Amino acid sequence: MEKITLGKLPNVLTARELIDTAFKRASEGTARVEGSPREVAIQRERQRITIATTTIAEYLRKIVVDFPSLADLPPFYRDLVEAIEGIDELRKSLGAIGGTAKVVDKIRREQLRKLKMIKNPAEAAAVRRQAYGRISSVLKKIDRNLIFLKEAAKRLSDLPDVYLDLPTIVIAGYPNVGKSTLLKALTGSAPKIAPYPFTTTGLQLGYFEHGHQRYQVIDTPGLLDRPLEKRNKVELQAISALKHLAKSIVFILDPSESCGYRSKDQLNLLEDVRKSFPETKVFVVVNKTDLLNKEKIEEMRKVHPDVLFITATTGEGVSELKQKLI
Ligand SMILES: Nc1nc2c(ncn2[C@@H]2O[C@H](COP(=O)(O)OP(=O)(O)OP(=O)(O)O)[C@@H](O)[C@H]2O)c(=O)[nH]1
Ligand SMILES: [Mg+2]
Repeated sequence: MEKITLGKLPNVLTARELIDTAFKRASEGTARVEGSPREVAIQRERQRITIATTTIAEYLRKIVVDFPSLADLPPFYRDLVEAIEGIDELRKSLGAIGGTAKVVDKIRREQLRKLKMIKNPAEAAAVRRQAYGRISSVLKKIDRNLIFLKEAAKRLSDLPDVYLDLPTIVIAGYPNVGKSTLLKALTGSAPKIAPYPFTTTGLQLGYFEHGHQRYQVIDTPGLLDRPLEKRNKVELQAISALKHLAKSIVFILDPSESCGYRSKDQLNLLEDVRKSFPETKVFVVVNKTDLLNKEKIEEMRKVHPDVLFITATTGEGVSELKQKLI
């Protein structure tokens, strides 16, 4: 079973860096030539123009080829990429870069043609300088796109590696209700932390096995822990990415309110989550049962007969929850 990642992302240079690299390579890469002064000048400048333009055109094409094909991305990553970068914007930038590679090819052909027609050696250098000037000006036009892709590649390489084909359980609930503690209790180990662009703490991943089946448990700090109406567009898009991943959701309530949030608000969030994941089974779990008195528990059992009562810190009720999830 393979972890899905976006793969290796291209190393993108800015226009300035690319120009410097290509021109340096061109000036160092010319082989010695012999013949009349005119022929020597033509051959030397032909080599320079060819090296500089092919270096740049090949480099630009490589960026386009190496960038993950947006149409082929699994839906989870597609939504995340849309959330972080905007797929349209990425497409536009890649299009501009691919188009510029063609323009650079054209500059090479035109300048080499001009080179053949020179009369004296000094004109050869002028043709090459003109080629360099034209290359610089077309590259400057896509500098914005290059910088955007450079930064996008950096952000995308930080996306979490998840198993898209494992049954996945997403843990939700207000801050401090015990999500991380439950993740640890369910999976028996410290969670793996994967960088995630929407939280400073990262996506927390854990795994457990039953029979021959492996299950993936994910805590998404910062995403499903506050009312959806307070979400910005990017966060909503990221939440929508989770829909492709979550086979079921464990929603944690903390009626002791030691988390610092009122039960009423917690129940509102539960309804929010139910509404935005209409096709996902939501398991409601009351945590911190150790802090509740018997009467309170009985009262809650009557109102919510399906709810499981657990104490994540001691592990009480956790194996029943696991059975239900399986
Ligand atoms: N008494 C009691 N405390 C608990 C229980 N589960 C978690 N806690 C405590 O509640 C606090 C918050 O637990 P976390 O697991 O960090 O909560 P969280 O939901 O991951 O919090 P955020 O990551 O901030 O959203 C910690 O001090 C835990 O020790 C429980 O069953 N009983
Ligand atoms: Mg946590």
